[in-house]
Amino acid sequence: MDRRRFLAAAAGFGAVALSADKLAELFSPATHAFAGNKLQATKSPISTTGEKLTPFEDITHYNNFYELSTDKETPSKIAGSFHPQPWAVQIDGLVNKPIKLDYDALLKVAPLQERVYRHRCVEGWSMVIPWTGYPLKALLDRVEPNSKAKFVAFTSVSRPSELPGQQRDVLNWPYKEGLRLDEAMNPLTLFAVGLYGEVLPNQNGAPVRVVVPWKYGFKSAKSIVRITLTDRMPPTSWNEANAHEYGFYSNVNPQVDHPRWSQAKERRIGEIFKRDTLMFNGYGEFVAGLYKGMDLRKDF
Ligand SMILES: Nc1nc2c(c(=O)[nH]1)N[C@H]1C(S)=C(S)[C@@H](COP(=O)(O)O)O[C@H]1N2
Ligand SMILES: [Mo]
Repeated sequence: MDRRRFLAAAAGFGAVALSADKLAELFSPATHAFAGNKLQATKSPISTTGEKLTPFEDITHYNNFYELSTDKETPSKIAGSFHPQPWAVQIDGLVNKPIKLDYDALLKVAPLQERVYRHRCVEGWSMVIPWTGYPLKALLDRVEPNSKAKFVAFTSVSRPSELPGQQRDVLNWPYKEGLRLDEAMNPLTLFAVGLYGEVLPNQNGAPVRVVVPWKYGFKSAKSIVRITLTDRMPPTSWNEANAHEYGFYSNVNPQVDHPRWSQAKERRIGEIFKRDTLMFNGYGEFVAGLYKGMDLRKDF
């Protein structure tokens, strides 16, 4: 129910127990991670321009979220079984100030920005998505990584009772991903809490996820509950499933084919003709320097 109808219904049924304060608290923007709630954000200049946004309908009905289902259409249909509130993210490991932040606190770490990013899935399709969030760096700065920290490990939620995909062995649950610390600190790496100005829909990784736009989509872990700073490269679910096909770095690279298909082109959702895939998904000016001296064919 939308807010107006709820309020009308509440009045109609004499919801006397709910004081005006309580109602305001319940419905103040994004106090709780209810899909549809609006988020206040300013537009970031770090945004892809000149490309048509993928419609909200496509972004929210064509998903990879294996915790819900391995096909693209089912996640949106069954996402209601997942209840991403209350929520908290633990940030620990090689840091001076480990912390556990609940959803409200997570929203207040830094001003929310809207950033339009290309999203390129390793499977060969792409979208253009207006995310809401703030640089992951702002969150990591809060815990003060110490000098031994070199990598960041992300752990997604584990709730088999709400996430039917986790009742099957499709991946090593919970979903695990990771970045090198300098990648995680890069200004492009976003800690996302919304899209199209609304709280993240469940199927898009509610209530908080990362977005790493120069890497294949699977590096952008959804529904994160833990962020751990480590001194060695952390294991990741896709790498564990098939190290030959899914490397730790997995930067978008049209010159390095997936063992089973070419990565030279991509299908932008909503378009008929394939377009060329761009090196680092078009974000080379921000990130190429991170990989100086690496052989991107071997260290993929
Ligand atoms: N926890 C978790 N994170 C995940 C996935 C997943 O299955 N589980 N799928 C990944 C893949 S393959 C892609 S392409 C993107 C899809 O994000 P979207 O559905 O919001 O477009 O999420 C990534 N993050
Ligand atoms: Mo993907």
